Amino acid sequence: MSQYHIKNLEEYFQVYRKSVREPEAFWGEIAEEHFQWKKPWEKVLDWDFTKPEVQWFQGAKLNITENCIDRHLHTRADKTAILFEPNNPDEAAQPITYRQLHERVCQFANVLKEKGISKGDRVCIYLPMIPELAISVLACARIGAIHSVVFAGFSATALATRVNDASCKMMITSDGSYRGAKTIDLKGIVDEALESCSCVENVLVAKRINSDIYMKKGRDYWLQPLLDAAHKNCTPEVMDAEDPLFILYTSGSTGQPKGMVHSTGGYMVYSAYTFKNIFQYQENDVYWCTADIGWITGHSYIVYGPLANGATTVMFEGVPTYPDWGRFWQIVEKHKINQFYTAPTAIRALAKENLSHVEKYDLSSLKVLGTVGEPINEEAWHWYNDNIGKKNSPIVDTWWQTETGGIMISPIPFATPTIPTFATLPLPGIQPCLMNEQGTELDGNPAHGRLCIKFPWPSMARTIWGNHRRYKDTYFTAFENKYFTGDGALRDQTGYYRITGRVDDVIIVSGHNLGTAPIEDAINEHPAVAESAVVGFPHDIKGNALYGYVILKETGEGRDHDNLRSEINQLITERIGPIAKLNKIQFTSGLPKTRSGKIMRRILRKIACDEGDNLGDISTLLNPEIVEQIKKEVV
Ligand code: 7RM
Repeated sequence: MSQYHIKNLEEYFQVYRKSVREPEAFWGEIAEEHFQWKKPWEKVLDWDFTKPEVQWFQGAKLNITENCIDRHLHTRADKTAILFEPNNPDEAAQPITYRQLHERVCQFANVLKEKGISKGDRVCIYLPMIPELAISVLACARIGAIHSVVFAGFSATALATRVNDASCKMMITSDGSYRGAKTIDLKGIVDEALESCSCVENVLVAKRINSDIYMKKGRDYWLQPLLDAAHKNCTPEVMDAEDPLFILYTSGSTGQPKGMVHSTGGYMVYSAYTFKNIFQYQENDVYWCTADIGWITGHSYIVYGPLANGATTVMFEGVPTYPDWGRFWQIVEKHKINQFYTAPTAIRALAKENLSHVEKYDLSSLKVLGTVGEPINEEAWHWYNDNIGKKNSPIVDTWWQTETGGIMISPIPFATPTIPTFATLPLPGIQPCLMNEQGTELDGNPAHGRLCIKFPWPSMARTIWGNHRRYKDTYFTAFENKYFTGDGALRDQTGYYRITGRVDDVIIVSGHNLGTAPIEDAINEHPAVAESAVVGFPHDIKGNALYGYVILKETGEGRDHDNLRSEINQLITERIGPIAKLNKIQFTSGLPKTRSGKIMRRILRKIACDEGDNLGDISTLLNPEIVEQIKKEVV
């Protein structure tokens, strides 16, 4: 991707300006230069945010798997495409070359066809991080079936809701999964879910843990024998650029999850372009993103983006804590990882542990470090920068969403100077703006407001599956003619963006707008604090007051709580001002988190407001058990 491949800040500004002045020429040139199309487009972009309707590369035909696999066979057939690292470090890593990937995807695609799946059908994939997960995703794309990956940590109820919402015809799962020292009975969860899903006709089961499972006659099939018998070639289905590629669910403010629908052509172009620029991937690099393919990060930056660039992408089955807290760094050393992409929640957890887990390993292969998923606090940023990057690898703080399909605001390593907690500048083609509550765009710097995007980009979700109305209401009605992200952001004097968190995380205390993130940053600076979350609760005089949940490091656990409380408030006073002092501080051993590592402030807010008996469904949390404990410890 030579064209528009950015190497310094000046180039960034040149490319950015072109992308805004002539978006169609800009994306048209990238799409033409770097991808294989079976038929060119008639029009690069057609859009109307009032409907909302967006079409990229109208009329073009392609198959994304040809771009991710087949075209590399001339030059990279024996290069590792996917490098599978198992949960158990004693089990051998499994490299899958582009040639092997081609064969396995084709065989899998043929099995899908044989079981009655065709273009447009929805296939639910509920698999652990094993090669079959990436392969089944690509097999769906090969034949034009729409994949709906559900993270294999979700419960039977959550799985059933998603299967029914998209009327999936098929389920792909495994007997079970490994997670550290534990095994999980995935097939049992699927069986329970399918009791309430009449749409699913067949279940394909990969063997992973060799457990003894129930197989329903005429419905369930072991995958391997079917694959072994399948043809090793499968002609790729010709897809329209705007045909849906996948559905991926994201939780909303109401109970029903939103099935975000992503397109084929635009998604391919944008995920590949951003991968190349943000990770500065070079031909023999080994890239590792620790996310699960069950999340958008895994879709765009484990599977599609890297493979479209002919990269080597690592797929890790395990957890950061098994067999010990050194696992990530052991893998970095073992595979000589060059680009490493993870989440702030993982960094904070790792930073809590003894540094010896890091120091044991040679991390000198690292060139670029990435973070995604939530605001990274300053302390975690420095820990990452100092101990992992040795102050030598730029950190890309990448802001984006399931809805955006790809990274939107991020430094470009070696081009954009980084500042802790700033996602910095919009990528080419991305036109962010800040709005005040009255709906006026905030010109000039600095500014703080609601983050919107005023122009379409290729990988934006096109709709919510089965509910275009909700798509419009959620994203396109708050601000006229703009996509509303739901996040707040600050733009500093130089135009750098800092994401301040979900807008619903803004708390107005005595008329002052306070973002939770900077307060949490201040709390986390205290040497005894490991992690914290701040929410608001109603207060007679201030309107709202602040409630802090604080997890202490081991070293802080014996300390006098009242002393700690006043030290924490002292820090907040110094960093932000007395207005941001916490009214209540509760020390706790954990925080409720979503499975992708986001703190569920909604739950903490209810507990702080004394509405803890009315929490709604918390079964999709990573750690639902913590909720009862927090309720008991309320101050
Ligand atoms: C990729 C992903 C989206 C929400 C988003 C933000 C938050 C993500 C950052 C971030 C601050 C970041 N998709 N978020 N990245 N906040 N800095 N670098 O996470 O759909 O699961 O979540 O995550 O609030 O709106 S997601």
